[in-house]
Amino acid sequence: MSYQTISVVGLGYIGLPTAAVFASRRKQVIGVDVNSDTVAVINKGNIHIVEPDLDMVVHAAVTSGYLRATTIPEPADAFLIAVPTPFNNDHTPDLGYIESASKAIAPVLKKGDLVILESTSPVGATEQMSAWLALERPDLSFPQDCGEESDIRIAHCPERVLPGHVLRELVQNDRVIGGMTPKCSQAAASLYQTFVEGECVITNARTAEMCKLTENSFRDTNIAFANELSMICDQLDINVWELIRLANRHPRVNILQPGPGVGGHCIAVDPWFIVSKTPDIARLIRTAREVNDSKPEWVLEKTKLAVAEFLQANPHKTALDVKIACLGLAFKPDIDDLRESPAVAITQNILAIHPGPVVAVEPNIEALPKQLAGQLKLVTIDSAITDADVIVLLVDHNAFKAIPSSILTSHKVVDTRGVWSA
Ligand code: SAJ
Repeated sequence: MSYQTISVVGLGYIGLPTAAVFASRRKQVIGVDVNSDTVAVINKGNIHIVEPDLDMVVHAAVTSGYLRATTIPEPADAFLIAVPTPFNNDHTPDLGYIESASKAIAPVLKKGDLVILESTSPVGATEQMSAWLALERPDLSFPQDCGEESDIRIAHCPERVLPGHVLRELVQNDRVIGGMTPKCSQAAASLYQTFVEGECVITNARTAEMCKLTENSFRDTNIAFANELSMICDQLDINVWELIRLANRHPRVNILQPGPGVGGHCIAVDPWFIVSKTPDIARLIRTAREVNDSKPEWVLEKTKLAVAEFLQANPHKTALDVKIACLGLAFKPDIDDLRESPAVAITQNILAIHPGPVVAVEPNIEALPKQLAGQLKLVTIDSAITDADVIVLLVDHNAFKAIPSSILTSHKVVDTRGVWSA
């Protein structure tokens, strides 16, 4: 099987790097996105997201003529769908983007084409995608009806790359490939072998779907364990950072780090896809989500307590005088991504309840996003430390780790990442 023209549908954090890497291997890549601004930016050889080195790879792909973007799907030999799979208010998955992408590509499908779902999806989504395609194209046959003889091959190959290391992990990570039939898996594996240096491991579509959800639920559950420990230790007057360091000296213990909650677009979402399919059985997975989701509220309570303690030590002042500095807004260290960040949510809640001044420090951004800009002031580390009475450390950026705890003697500190408390 040789796929020369590849269409990547959804040019976001996963689709764009994937499209660019295929193009760098001299495949003709047609990127498709519903957002015409995104398409225009990419066609100029620029990028609309932040990811190290991606700008260079996209620029080279576009200028060499191997990558171009469009809003309207065109015929190709293989289609990769990398669109968002958010959840609804009741935590059930929203497959609306997959449905629209399927309907968009259906008219240009032809016999022999391969369609791969890359979006992290609940179990059964690949079969559902194939059913949507079949509805649109009754003239073509699909694996659910014709098995190995089908005109169209369908597979699920979940992305598993870590934001900030996408280009390296895309190439080096092993890839789980779940076809709806063995031939579908083989077809997808041959496509990924174009650039994947890791192993392309073959399974079926449902196992591949569950595998991705399992990886992120495993991490979520382990972070929840650390977060729960941090709240238990606070009550029992034990330093949780020291505790975890000590426990991790056991050869079979490896506890993760507590924080202000779990952010990002994956770990806080994907476990719900398991819970929504098996609500009565997935008790631990649900509880882990609840523990992690409750952590920002706990940090808010700790901040209120710090303000109260400051006022107790300074009885001539009122809450109006107390200056709070929130250190870090990103969803994890040393990145500039503020989306789905518990640090942003906590800062907004502090702003909502605290009558005095609140400032933020985020060394990885130049300006605050619109929804925060009106209410919050972005300041430097030095000015925050000089002016603030209460410091709420929310992200363990390297720039904050460099602040010596010795200069924080007059401040009340809420250290959610153990930067100074450890
Ligand atoms: N976090 C902690 N304590 C820890 C580790 C992480 O509080 O010890 C927090 C982070 O601060 C952050 C959140 O968890 O708020 C998630 O960060 P992360 O670095 O664990 O993961 P993501 O969301 O950047 O990427 C994850 C990865 N999955 C796993 O490591 C199992 C990545 O490989 C996936 O491709 C990605 O989700 C995805 O797209 O699904």
